[in-house]
Amino acid sequence: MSALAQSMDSHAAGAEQELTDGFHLVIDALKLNGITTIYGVPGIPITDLGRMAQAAGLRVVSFRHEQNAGNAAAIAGFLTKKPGICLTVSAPGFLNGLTALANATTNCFPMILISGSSEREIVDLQQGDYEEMDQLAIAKPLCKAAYRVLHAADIGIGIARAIRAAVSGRPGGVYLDLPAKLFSQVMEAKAGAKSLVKVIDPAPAQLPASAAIKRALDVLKSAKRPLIILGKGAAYAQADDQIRALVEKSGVPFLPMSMAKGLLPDTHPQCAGAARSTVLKDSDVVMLIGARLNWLLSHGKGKTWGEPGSKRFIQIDIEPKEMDSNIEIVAPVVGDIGSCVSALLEGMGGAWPAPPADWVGAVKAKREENVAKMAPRLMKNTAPMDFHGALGALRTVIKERPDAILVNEGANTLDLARGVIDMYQPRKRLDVGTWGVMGIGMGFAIGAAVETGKPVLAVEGDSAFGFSGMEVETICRYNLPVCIVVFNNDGIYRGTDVNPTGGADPATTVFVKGSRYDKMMEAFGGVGVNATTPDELKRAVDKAIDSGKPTLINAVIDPAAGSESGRIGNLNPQSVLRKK
Ligand code: ADP
Ligand code: TZD
Ligand code: MG
Repeated sequence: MSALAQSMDSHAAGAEQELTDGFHLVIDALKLNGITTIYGVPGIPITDLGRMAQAAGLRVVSFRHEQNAGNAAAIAGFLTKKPGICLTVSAPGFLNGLTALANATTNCFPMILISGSSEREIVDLQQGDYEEMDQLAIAKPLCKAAYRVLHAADIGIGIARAIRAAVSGRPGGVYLDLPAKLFSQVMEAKAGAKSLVKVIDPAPAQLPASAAIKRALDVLKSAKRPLIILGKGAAYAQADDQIRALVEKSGVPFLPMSMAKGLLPDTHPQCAGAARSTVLKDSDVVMLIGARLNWLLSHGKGKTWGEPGSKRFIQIDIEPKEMDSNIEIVAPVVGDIGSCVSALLEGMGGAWPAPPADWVGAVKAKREENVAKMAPRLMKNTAPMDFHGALGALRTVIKERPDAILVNEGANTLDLARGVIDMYQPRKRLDVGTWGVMGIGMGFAIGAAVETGKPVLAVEGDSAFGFSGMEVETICRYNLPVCIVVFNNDGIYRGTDVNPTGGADPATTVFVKGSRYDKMMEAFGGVGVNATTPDELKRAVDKAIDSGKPTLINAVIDPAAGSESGRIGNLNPQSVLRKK
């Protein structure tokens, strides 16, 4: 008898003593804590867990590769503030999911990777079990917390700890190791139910000290050229109204980091997105809200930031260790963003002095100049398309459909889309994040579609798409409203490189020329379109979103249009000895 049939049998009415088992306890514990969806790939020893979860009313979304399931779980965590759940088999499945878990932790997204594992007795003596691996030890350094449950009676506590660890404080990835034997362990149903824990207040508010608020406001008030930087922590916090009120009441220009775009619209009069270099270089006080001074902000120093010593930083973050990580923070405000921003607003009182008019005016002038410079490039309707022409069309799509979710990865395809496509609503832009990782595309698209029910537009470099492309089958299978646009420039950065030896192998950065990615979608019953002009592209995307049908548009981009490493070529070491 299969484990499923067995456990259903033991649940049957009339059994002498009602029993439960590990399978049921895991499912019951997740449901008790409001988990509604599991992303994963089935197999030994968790096949029945997935089946039974589906039977119990959870939505179980089965992927073709665990990394994509993990990425879906991670973005579900970012979008909902509840931990996204990824379920995998042992050793190789676990390792496939681990990249997503590490990436979630790096990005401060709450998720739980639950992996089945082989038996402790055999693993610890290294006797060669099926898919043997000491998974807990391997996961530990790559996530925020890692736990293993050995007894069915501890499942409730194990899941409660995993949930708390994922969402409290700085959110992150948690690993939960469930050895195969645990699932069929039986216990008395009543005792089992009692052992479950409904986590109360899983992410408690963390209030800032009033002295910290006063210090921050004093620094802000003294600024001649203030700037607010909004990061994805601010988007995650879902304190949208307070953040908007703070920005507007202060009158300070704001710069959104990539995934914070739309928290306030990019078209807001205070948005300095189109004057990025100017505000970073010329500001004198910078207030960071849920953004780290990592490589994405040049560590708060160097040429990007103008004269050394010309800045003072205020930083709002839930993680005290983040302060002074790269450069001195003169006004650290530690707490959750909702509480911190509310306290700042309260501290500002009724009236707050506007920042100096010459600064606000200079930012506005720079912004208008840059927007005007860009405008004609976005209207080019040529074949093959260049990046700007194609992105101009997609920019209009999002303007007309501000509630659609934009997923974005690639190099040129990423960097240029980030600048060109204005966002209007919070948490609508999902991308490669802190690591600049390729492969988040289809996982994020599926996670976003499942969690929000909104249309998803995934703008993908042809290389980037390849990392998760097989999930187009998953998109078709679940009939998700996802429209993928592959920016097909025949390769990584460009499609024009040649093998320097003149040999038969292609260059290392190019792909098959003239590929038709649209056919991949057709293979699974979705809609495929080959678009050669921005007009064709726009029409195809509109049709896809209107119909809600899974669609893949192969956007033919000039192979010579891109630049090496997109906008971060400065980080790419190149040999001075290389023969051209
Ligand atoms: P970006 O890449 O957009 O600059 P980062 O990922 O570098 O953003 O920074 C996000 C920051 O937000 C992290 O330091 C994290 O600790 C912080 N954070 C996340 N959630 C919250 C929250 N609810 N309250 C306060 N800080 C938060
Ligand atoms: N592997 C992983 C997991 N992440 C990465 N970031 C890379 C490799 C290196 N890489 C980039 O940083 S961008 C990129 C790779 C392979 C692909 C760029 O090509 P593309 O985009 O086709 O996606 P463009 O539009 O041609 O520049
Ligand atoms: Mg490419």
